[in-house]
Amino acid sequence: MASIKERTYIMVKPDGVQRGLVGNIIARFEGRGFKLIALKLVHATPEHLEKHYADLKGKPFFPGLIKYMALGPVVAMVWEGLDAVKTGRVMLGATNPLASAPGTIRGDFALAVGRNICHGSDSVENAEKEIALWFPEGVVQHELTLSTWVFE
Ligand code: RTP
Repeated sequence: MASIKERTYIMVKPDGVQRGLVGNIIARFEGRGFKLIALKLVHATPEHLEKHYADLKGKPFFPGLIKYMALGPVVAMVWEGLDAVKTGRVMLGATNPLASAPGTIRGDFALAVGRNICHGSDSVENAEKEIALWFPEGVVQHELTLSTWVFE
């Protein structure tokens, strides 16, 4: 049963921050009706990023990925709402921007798989793990009146 309390971890990668796309990406999630429950700017260490991408250890692009992600600060966020994980991935677009539909974040702003602007959790289980890794201090519980107007 879909929950309006589903959470996803969304991250603007260092290229998205440097290119001034943070506001645009936040506006898309706000506009869609998701609720922001955590946000911070963080320059992550390679060790932290290796934990985030632990599933990809061993892939040929792994060292380059860690270097890219450590180039500058990222914006770490948690968004909550109906089908947040699946819808978040749709809003991001395909991993390789060559295949990302126009209208998606990657389809509008990216060209290369190794500079693809943003990350979004790929399952509810991974979202929980990623939220715990990036927000060990917890998220901000707050009530918005949105739910009456966005959900049936
Ligand atoms: P993300 O975790 O960043 O949201 O990306 P994803 O699930 O769509 O894709 P995943 O396969 O988990 O890959 C993580 C990130 O690694 C970089 N990548 N480079 N050079 C390559 O072939 C290659 N493949 C993946 C991308 O930055 C991708 O987002």
